[in-house]
Amino acid sequence: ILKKKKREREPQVKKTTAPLPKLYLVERKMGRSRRSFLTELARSKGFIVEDVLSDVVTHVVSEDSQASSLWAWLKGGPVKNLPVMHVLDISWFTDSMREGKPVAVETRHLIQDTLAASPEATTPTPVSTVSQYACQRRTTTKNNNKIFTDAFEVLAESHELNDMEGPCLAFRRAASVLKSLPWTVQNLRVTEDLPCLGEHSMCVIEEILQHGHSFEVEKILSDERYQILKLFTSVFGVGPKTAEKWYRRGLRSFSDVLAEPGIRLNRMQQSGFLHYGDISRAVSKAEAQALGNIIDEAVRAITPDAILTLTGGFRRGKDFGHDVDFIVTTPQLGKEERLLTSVIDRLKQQGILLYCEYQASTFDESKLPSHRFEAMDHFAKCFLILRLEDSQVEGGLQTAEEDRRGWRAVRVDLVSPPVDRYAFTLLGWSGSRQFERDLRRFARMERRMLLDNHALYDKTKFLAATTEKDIFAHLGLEYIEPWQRNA
Ligand code: DCT
Ligand code: MG
Repeated sequence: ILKKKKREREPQVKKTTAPLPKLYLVERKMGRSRRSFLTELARSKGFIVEDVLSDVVTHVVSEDSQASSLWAWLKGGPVKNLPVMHVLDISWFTDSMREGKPVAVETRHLIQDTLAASPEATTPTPVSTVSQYACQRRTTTKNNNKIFTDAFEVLAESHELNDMEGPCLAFRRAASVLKSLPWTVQNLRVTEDLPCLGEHSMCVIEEILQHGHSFEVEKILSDERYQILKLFTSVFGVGPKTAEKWYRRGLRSFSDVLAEPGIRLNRMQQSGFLHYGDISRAVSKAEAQALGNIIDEAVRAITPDAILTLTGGFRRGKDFGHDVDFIVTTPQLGKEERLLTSVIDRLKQQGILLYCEYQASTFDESKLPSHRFEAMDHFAKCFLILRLEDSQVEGGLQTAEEDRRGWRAVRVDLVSPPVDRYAFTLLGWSGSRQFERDLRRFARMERRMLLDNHALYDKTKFLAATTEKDIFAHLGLEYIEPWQRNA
């Protein structure tokens, strides 16, 4: 109701004697659905929007941040009036929509013809094109700036453990920008043009460039509180709050925790301690593959045409992970509802279910995505610990030399969305976390849309998608392959 009222109050284009500009929206980069949305929006506010680019157009609006390719495209077209047209970026359009009338064209709105300006400008340096959003960067598992990003991760974690979300996210963003660079930072000057690098991050980079390491980071790493909180949170089921509580009670080791009479561990934490050695050790690709076979067999025994997809870090091409994530669903809508519980029963019968926490679906399709960054979705899911036999893994298990058990425990997550939400779930669970954060932030800040693991909404309109590519297109984003999402 509120929204409707607000829309009614929005000012319409004022009647003036000056001729109204004739807009043309460039579909490249913007995508078809967004272009038609923006066209409708502008027309509803009284603007004239041309469907084709012709000489009557006065204002060309584009979301293509690459001036050179946009201009090359414009010049390749049939229009002769290009020199007198305004070629503008979307900020002019959004400003005008907000004002309800065409705002004056300012330099900051212009997409300059770099081809005409200077020959050097035609090949922009990579620095100037790095987006502040991880979903507009391509980040493979090859990290050329590990020495810096490792330091930033420590600073991020230390702030997270002290419940300081702002600086924590700032360091995560800084790390993520450096991870996307195809080159190694070798001097401070090159970082000046990079987004998301604040003063503090710059200081850390400078320290590392000068001394090979950061004193601030070294200090954190040798701090007792940091070490103990890291140790406690490495247990499955123990978050920063619990770790802090234990630390305040004076507990400093696992044996302190286990011997403390007043502490009652929940089921998850009990399993966490029981299988600590196994689940704190990385899971290999071969082990993930073996688990895929086990889950596939279980799922197919229940529903032959079920859909099983490996997601999470392994889908992004990582060689190791802390767990293995899968999406399971069925082609028939609604049939997925009983799928997970049946899979769990089957794994139990096979004697390989070491731990299971099942969460039934609380998904309500009439609900809009939350404005908050939600860590979890409402689909049915389960957090498991499974027993994986040596003989099931090609090349054998990842075990310690002295370990002769012939099996290991592995953390596995399964999520089961209805098939019409499969693409959103796949995109949401493929990660990385930073990539997900920035996808949602981009949707909200740049497109005024809402995205989460369930859906994408433009105002109150649900935008359907059967593939991840559909979602990127709705958002007017270039498609980023899963292995380029290691932000
Ligand atoms: N996810 C998210 N936000 C969270 C937690 C998870 O968006 N707070 C998404 C992104 C990754 C996916 O869920 C699976 O989570 P993890 O298994 O924790 O991440 P991962 O990338 O698979 O990392 P790892 O390789 O260590 O398992
Ligand atoms: Mg994972």
